[in-house]
Amino acid sequence: MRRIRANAIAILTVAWILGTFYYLWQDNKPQSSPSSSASQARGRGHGQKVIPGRLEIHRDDRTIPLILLGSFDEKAYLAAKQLKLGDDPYKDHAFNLQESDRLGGERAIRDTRHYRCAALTYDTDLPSTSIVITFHNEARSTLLRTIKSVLMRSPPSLIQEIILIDDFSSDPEDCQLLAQIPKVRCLRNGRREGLIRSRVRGANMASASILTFLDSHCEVNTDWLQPMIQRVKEDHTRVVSPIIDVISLDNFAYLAASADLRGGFDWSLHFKWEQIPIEQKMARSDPTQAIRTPVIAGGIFVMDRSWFNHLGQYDTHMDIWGGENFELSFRVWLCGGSLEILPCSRVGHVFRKRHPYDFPEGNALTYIKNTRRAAEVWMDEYKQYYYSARPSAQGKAFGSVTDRLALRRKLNCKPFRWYMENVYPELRQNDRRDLKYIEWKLIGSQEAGKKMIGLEQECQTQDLNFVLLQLFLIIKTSPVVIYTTPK
Ligand SMILES: [Mn+2]
Repeated sequence: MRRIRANAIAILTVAWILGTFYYLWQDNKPQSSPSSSASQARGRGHGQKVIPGRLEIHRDDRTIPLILLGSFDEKAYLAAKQLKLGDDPYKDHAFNLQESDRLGGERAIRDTRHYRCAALTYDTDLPSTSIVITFHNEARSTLLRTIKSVLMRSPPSLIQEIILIDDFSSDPEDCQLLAQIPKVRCLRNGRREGLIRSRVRGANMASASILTFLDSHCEVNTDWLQPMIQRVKEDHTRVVSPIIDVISLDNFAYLAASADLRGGFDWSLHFKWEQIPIEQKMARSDPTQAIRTPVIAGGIFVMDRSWFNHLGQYDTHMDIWGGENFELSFRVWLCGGSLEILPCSRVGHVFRKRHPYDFPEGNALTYIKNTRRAAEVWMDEYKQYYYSARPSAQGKAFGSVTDRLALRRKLNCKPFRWYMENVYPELRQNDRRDLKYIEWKLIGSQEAGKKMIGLEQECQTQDLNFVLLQLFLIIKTSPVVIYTTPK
């Protein structure tokens, strides 16, 4: 009985060894048998050649972060800044830091594109881009996810470098440690400069021919970069942006944004997402087609570097944040370029309800200064609507715009009327209230020390309350200097 059992074990062992050898031999066998080459040919005929390729990509996808992070110690970087027990997770960043930290340096997100986007092909010789990310006291986990998502979801050949501009954050290591990641460079400002001057600094350091500006709390989605670089390669005057998906500030869920929106604004130069006009919507037969947009949100866009420089980069007298997207958008349209949103490019962004950082001059004053500069340089006679919608802007300091007006002349840009007629004719009809512009004329002396003596209303308006509100605001905010229409 024991002999039989021993024999059985020996036979099974031999069978197992032989089986293993057979399996290994099969695996190494050169694929030359007639049946296997026939099946390959059949596979090609049916377009199945894609499948092994796709498996390859998946395998690469998993290993990319390990290779690309170099000597960077992700765990230590994230662990060094942890929310303390009992701390308000919203306090420092105006989003739920606890939830962001829990996700760590990377995560899978849903591909939110229209299914037809996946079938599009792009040139194999697309130029590479320099990614410029500016930040001020960004949370480590959101910043790292922004960078890693770029490295994981972009063809490596398209990423020339990632330039981080640390706009004088409290901890210089937030940025410096990230420079251990290959392709990542870190530049730190010696004082708070704001988004606009920081971006110009980054653009001046960039070595690729195409610039990609990215916010510091984003996660880029599948194939986000190729559609944008393709459009800019075809026409260098195009300035393109993705559809910006929503990352919840509470639970960090990744939510698809509507593909039927474009950038718009009201006369107070307040940005808003709005529906594409119905005629344009009807004319769109292909959901992958670019969407013309009057303005861009400003946080995420791709632009040819020479075109960016040719058009005068940014107005560097604008401070901290806000209004620069209007200035850039007006300039691009009026000086020979165009703005587009590309539905096949998707980038998630944490939208917040408040700014988590301080404005040295105050939030409202900074926004007024920046938008007033945009209005004074680009809006011609239409700036009266801006002042009408934002009476508190009158009399506020905005510095000299002489060099920007000179730039506008040098570039031979079109009048704002052209923009109103060709790019954003909907503005007039959309916001009737803003159109109730009242032209106030100063009567009497405006000599030093004297207050105004009277106001005369030149236009007619139907809404008495609105007139009184305007008058009240004008008197309250600027008793002496009153805006009058340019001659
Ligand atoms: Mn942002």
